[in-house]
Amino acid sequence: MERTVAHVDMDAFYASCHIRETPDIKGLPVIIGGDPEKGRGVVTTCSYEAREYGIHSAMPISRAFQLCPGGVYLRPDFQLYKSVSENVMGILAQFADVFQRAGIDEAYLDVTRRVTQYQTPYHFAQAVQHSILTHECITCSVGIAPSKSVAKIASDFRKPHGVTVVPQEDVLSFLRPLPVEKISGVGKKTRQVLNDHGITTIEQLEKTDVAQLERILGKSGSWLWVVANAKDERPVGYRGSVHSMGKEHTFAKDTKNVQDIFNAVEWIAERLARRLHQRTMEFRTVSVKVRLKEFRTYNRSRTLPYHVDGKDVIIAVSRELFQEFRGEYIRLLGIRLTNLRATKTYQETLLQWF
Ligand code: TTP
Ligand code: MG
Repeated sequence: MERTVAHVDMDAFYASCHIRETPDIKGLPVIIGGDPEKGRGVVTTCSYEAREYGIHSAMPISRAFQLCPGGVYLRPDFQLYKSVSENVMGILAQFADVFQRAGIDEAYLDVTRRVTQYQTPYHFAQAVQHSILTHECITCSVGIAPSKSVAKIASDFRKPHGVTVVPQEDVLSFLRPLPVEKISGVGKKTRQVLNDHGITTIEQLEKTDVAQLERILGKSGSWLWVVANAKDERPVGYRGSVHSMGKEHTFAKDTKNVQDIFNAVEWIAERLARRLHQRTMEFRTVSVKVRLKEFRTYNRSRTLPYHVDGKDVIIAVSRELFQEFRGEYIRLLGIRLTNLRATKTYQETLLQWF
């Protein structure tokens, strides 16, 4: 049966949270991230006004400051984001037949039945936007399509405060002209591999033999083919089962330099924390792996008393576990998180109460 899936994503989420707390800064370029005075760190996100200066997520904060010295620079306030996120998710859940939080500022809603109560899917999307804006003073963008992957692309199509509805019969013509990186999960690396094989648009993905895509990208190659051919049937609420996530770093030259080692730990922790965040998951066990100069490999792990998330905990526990190898020449180090579970969504918490 044909489904109707909505993907809702807050606009410039962290920046919007600060703006609603301090309305004086509304309309100004607001940049969240490191301290521009010290010139350290990167831009976490920024308001759409700041984006006009060419500022974007992950840009060094010093570069942002060069582009827009008159901007409003703020440090992140995760407590604030978490509480706004919970409120937003609570509202969104009420608009859904089935609800799935997909990150701090985004969710999928199966609205197959719910949407029929509105004049059109477009009116439904406007009602969602209106509700979030009046209750939480934040704008969001909505994509509506027959599948999760297309709804996600659609929500990004007319940001900020946009609505894009892609009916079943228009899905392929909507997807075809878009660059491959519009598909969720296609980052710089995957895009480069595809581009190297002459594939730049989703239409080219659609028309490439699935076996060939699998040869060049493995499992994710066949997944991209599924998306490009509008065959994504994942139900809302589904999460691929993930039991662990890990990442390793091999040094260009064996090192015992504490700063090099710490930088690598931070780099890995940041990526793992982002992956957790994307999947709305938390962990209990941190394992580290160390390979020394002579290729001897050691594993150490620690299980915490409760589930947690966040880069800082990953760093703190890993540093402790790495202590024992201080002074040794290290060739490779890795961090793995296990004992994973989905972070409870607002709806699940509500259900527990009633
Ligand atoms: P996004 O939804 O990707 O970005 P956004 O909401 O700031 O802007 P957009 O209007 O384009 O949706 O991410 C949500 C929040 O997650 C964002 O406000 C800050 C955080 N985030 C990071 O911490 N690091 C990152 O690299 C990105 C992209 C986002
Ligand atoms: Mg967003």
